[in-house]
Amino acid sequence: MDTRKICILGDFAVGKTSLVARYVHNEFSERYYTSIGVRVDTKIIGLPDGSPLKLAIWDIAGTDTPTELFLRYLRGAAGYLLVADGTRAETLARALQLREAVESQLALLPFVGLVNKADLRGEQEIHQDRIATMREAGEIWLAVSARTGENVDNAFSVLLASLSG
Ligand code: G3D
Ligand code: MG
Repeated sequence: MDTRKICILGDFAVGKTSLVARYVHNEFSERYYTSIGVRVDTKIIGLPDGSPLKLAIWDIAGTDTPTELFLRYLRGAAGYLLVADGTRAETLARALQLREAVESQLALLPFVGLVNKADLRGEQEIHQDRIATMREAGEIWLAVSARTGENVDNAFSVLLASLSG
């Protein structure tokens, strides 16, 4: 079976592990322990032509600096999800730094930007006009919630549709 590796990148506590759990296991738990190292979840999906595809979703803890570990983590990825926490504007800046690190060190990789925690409606610090500006630049950014599941399947589908290789 064909396999595609995808990575999930973003600052600490933006909800990376929660998003993967929602997508792969359809659950949200308040009791995730901070993942140590790298965790790989797999999910088999059906392509539009009916053939199966195995997704290997790499979730890393502590992508602090684009170190050698960071590059090793990304090697072989067909694309990535870039996650910010909508309630903390600084996590968007961090996500954009991570993207620059990816783009300066590796070949251009498709990504989909996610603004997570959309369920916390009254607490959003990343505003619609900011997201609209990034979309106008040709990027895909989606508001999602690992807690409610809002737009999570769609986010992975949109990434899959843009994968290379
Ligand atoms: P990380 O893997 O990016 O470090 P986690 O992030 O998935 O561990 O999530 C960090 C915290 O954010 C967790 O809370 C988790 O429950 C919460 N969280 C993740 N996604 C959402 C979401 O969509 N909505 C809300 N409201 N919270 C979310 P704790 O309290 O365990 O630190
Ligand atoms: Mg995590």
